[in-house]
Amino acid sequence: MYQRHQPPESPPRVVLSTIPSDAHTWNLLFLHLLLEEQGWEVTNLGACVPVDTLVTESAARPPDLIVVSTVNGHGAEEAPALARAVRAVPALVRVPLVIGGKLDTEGSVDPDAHPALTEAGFDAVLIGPNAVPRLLALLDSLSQRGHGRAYADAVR
Ligand code: B12
Repeated sequence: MYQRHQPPESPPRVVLSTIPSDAHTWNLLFLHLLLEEQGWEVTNLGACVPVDTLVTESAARPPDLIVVSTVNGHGAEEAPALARAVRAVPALVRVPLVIGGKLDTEGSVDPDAHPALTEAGFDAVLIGPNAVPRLLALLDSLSQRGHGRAYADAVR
């Protein structure tokens, strides 16, 4: 019987970034490989990403998810401005935005330790021993719900 050709569904896409001051790269490589392994197309912006670059790259082709990884201890201070800049762009208002790594120099592992991050627009703060399992669960939920928009509806 004749079967209509179905083009393969495009994979969900994630923009992977860090904060402007952070020069560490192995965290980004780890996440890049993890995300690819889960079937995501990854745009990795590399180390020391200016906020303008993150916003411009993301707005040019809005992704299904933005992941910010930072380990130099400045995340809690710098990332609220990043989140506000992302949320100020209409095309990015509802894109799921998460952050993880080592966000301060006190070694906080409580995801609620930095309320300013969620107040500024992050949907989740993924730190501590469950950070990677929580990210994997989030990726699953996004894939099942048909990419980011529905997830944003669910978490907001
Ligand atoms: C290698 C290294 C460097 C190298 C980086 C080389 C490179 N190309 O990346 C160099 C020498 C350049 C460097 C520089 C500095 N470093 Co350094 N560095 C390290 C070191 C030893 C290892 C980091 C690493 O590569 N780990 C391997 C990766 C795979 O693991 P990871 O980064 O921890 O990421 C894991 C998790 O955090 C998590 N994760 C990370 N992000 C995210 C995001 C999400 C969403 C999720 C779910 C999970 C997640 O997943 C990863 C896998 O488990 C750590 C100490 C340590 N043992 O962690 C210090 C460390 C990160 N560095 C530190 C510091 C202070 C600096 C400097 C400021 C030092 C200085 N005075 O110049 C500079 C910073 C420069 C800058 N502008 O950012 C501190 C940060 C302080 C803090 N957060 O409390 C650390 C923790 C050392 C310490 N104990 O003091 N560093």
